[in-house]
Amino acid sequence: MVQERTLPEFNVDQANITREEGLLLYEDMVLGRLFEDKCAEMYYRGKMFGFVHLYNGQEAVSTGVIRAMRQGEDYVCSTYRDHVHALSAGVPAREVMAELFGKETGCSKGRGGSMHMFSAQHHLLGGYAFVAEGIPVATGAAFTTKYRREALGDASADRVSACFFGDGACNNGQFFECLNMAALWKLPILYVVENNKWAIGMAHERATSEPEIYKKAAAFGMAGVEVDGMDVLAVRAVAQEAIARARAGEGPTLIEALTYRFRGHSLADPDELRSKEEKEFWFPKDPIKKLAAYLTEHNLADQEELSGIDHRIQEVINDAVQFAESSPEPDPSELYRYIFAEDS
Ligand SMILES: Cc1ncc(C[n+]2csc(CCOP(=O)(O)OP(=O)(O)O)c2C)c(N)n1
Ligand SMILES: [Mg+2]
Repeated sequence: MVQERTLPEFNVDQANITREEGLLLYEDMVLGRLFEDKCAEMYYRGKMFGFVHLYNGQEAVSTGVIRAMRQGEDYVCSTYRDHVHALSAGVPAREVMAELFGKETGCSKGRGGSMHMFSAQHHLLGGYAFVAEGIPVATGAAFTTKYRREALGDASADRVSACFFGDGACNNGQFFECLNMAALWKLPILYVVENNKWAIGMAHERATSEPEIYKKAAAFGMAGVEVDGMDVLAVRAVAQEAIARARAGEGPTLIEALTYRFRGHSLADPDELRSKEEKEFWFPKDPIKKLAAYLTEHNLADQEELSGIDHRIQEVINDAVQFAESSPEPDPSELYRYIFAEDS
């Protein structure tokens, strides 16, 4: 059995969150979790097609990073595991669900499906089916801030980009090329590796010469940090520091969030390769339960209030399903629309 990495300790006293902030983080993670659970149900009922990759277990990463950013202003770039990043970025659950159903009202007008969530309005730069494909896109978005500020003389340009990808993506050449350029040009970007230990059925330590990914930042003279990706308060604290560095023009950060997916790689994966012992190590670290315990222990919320949020979010998701079901499919006469930018 492979030894688990020691999760970095986080002193909760450093979290310093208000009740409102705590409840928002909780709500965002519950939204992600319940949305994905509903997705699984709808997938097995034949309401959506193709590969669907769920985010259960990893919610603290999306919420901790994206909710520390300026919504609709900063940029978020995802992977094929993108529903929850889209939700954290503010894309309405209705539009994400409708996209999964292939409907005209989806955030990519039903043309993208599960792996291609996109919203110009919410500065969501997309989900990408190809591993590591979002890294250069997010790096380019970060470059626009630098270009505006330094070449066009717009002193107010300070948008930050967050680029999410998996442990598997870190063995792809684009990762190294982009980190080099981002460090060289001090681009305002957070490279957020969601190290969930697996790339489909390939165990991370079998594929990677240096499994501690955050250490690779040092090769580029970049800040690199590991964080407990099951603790939203720890992720948020690390993200806040990296965002401040990026906005101040001090360059990028590589954040390695140690996390775990609670389901198979995709809904087509029987999940037979991961050991029982490994699951028993990670499943009790449920990030939603961890935050709920923090909020109640610090008298920021009581269980009844949290259950109230759960119920309200379930309503939001039920509404999203109804909206998706009753929305029209794209008209076949529009098959060639939205291929070029002038149609958007
Ligand atoms: C360039 C490329 N190679 C291979 C694949 C097939 N593939 C899809 S997901 C995946 C695993 C990626 O794992 P990781 O980056 O750790 O992300 P996770 O699924 O764990 O979130 C692979 C190899 C792909 N989509 N794109
Ligand atoms: Mg992975």
